Amino acid sequence: MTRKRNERNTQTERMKNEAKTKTGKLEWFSSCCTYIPVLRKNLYAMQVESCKCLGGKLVELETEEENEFIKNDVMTISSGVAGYWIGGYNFNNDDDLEWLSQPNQAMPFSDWNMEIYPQPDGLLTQPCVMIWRGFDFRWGDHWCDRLLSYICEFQHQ
Ligand SMILES: [Ca+2]
Ligand SMILES: [Ca+2]
Repeated sequence: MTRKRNERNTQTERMKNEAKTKTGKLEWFSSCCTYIPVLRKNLYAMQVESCKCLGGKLVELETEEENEFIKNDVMTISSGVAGYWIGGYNFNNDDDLEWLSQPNQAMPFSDWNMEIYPQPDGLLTQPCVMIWRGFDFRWGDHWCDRLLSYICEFQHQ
């Protein structure tokens, strides 16, 4: 292994540890993936990059099982976090949202909040996607320049 790669691995480990320390917990393990919630707030684009730096991606909730898994977990953190960025985005500036890693595909599953403020409610001005405590962690579109925590997803090898 080259020295450079060693350094990168060390840095990745350091960032993962930092993420864990900041959350007080934690990693969540499912059969396919590991998830790390990070409470530090930032812009959507910065959180996309943060997950990439860790070797993962901003979480994409493609199935009901995965969605429920994450919802259950975020509800167990009594962090006071209002919401987390997830990896949905309105590519093509039209009337639907896609996952970052599948920009040409309709989302196979969705869990938009349908209660008091039905979502999505502003796709052209709110092209980013979050899960919101006020929505029981159902999804909402949101302004990308707001500061939120985030969840990174790491596929098992
Ligand atoms: Ca779209
Ligand atoms: Ca919205």
